[in-house]
Amino acid sequence: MAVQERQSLAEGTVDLPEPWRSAAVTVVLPTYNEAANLPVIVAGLLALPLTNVRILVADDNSPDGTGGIADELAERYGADKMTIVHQMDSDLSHAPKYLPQMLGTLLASDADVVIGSRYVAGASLATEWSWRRRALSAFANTYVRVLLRLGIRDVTAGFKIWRSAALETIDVASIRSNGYSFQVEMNYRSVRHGLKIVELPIHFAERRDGESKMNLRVQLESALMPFQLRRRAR
Ligand SMILES: Nc1nc2c(ncn2[C@@H]2O[C@H](COP(=O)(O)OP(=O)(O)O)[C@@H](O)[C@H]2O)c(=O)[nH]1
Ligand SMILES: [Mg+2]
Repeated sequence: MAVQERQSLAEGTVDLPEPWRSAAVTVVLPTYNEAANLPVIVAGLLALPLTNVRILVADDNSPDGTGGIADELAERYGADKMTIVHQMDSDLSHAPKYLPQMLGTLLASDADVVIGSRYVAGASLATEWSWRRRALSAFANTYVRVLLRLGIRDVTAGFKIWRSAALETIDVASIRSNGYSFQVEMNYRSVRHGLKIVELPIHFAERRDGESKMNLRVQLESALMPFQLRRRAR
């Protein structure tokens, strides 16, 4: 990676004091066809001023060879343990630089979950987003928020940091949603268990490389999920 790129990855990073700087954090990176993005996001995360970060790549047998690239990266950077306490996408819409800030907020505020949010004051969306994409996202958020009375601005955010105890509280292993709506299901369970959720503004960038995997099937599942969640809760 070019020196310039490495510098731009570290730009805007917040420095945390000890003991927060060395808090144990596992970043879960879900990947499907992110061959070009994965090396960049991994380098960005490991360049952060956080001394105890591990990365868990959850690749879905990507036909573009992302899995092999992940193996090479693991060999280069060293083997990782498997603990789930943090999630973010791997398409570089979510900048690694926000991680220290999210961790600091989690540890300083006693929050159980911190959301890297696109829809709180101070946040912004990629200018590349068409009005269609904006409208879909805004509609989906309002729809879910109203139906489930969540009180969260960005209910579909994929950039979140969780305390491991919070994941145990909501029994994360029993989440039933398959598509993106697992985010909504996890929020719903958190709210019902009275967990403390804090939203931190981020700039949501356009994905760096590759294509979105959002499709009609995924959208339909997300539209029906709130009704299933409400029915199960009764
Ligand atoms: N493991 C796994 N990751 C996926 C799958 N589909 C998407 N992802 C990852 O989830 C993140 C968000 O997907 P993306 O296509 O950017 O969706 P969008 O941002 O909602 O348009 C990216 O890091 C993808 O690589 C999947 O089926 N399995
Ligand atoms: Mg994306």
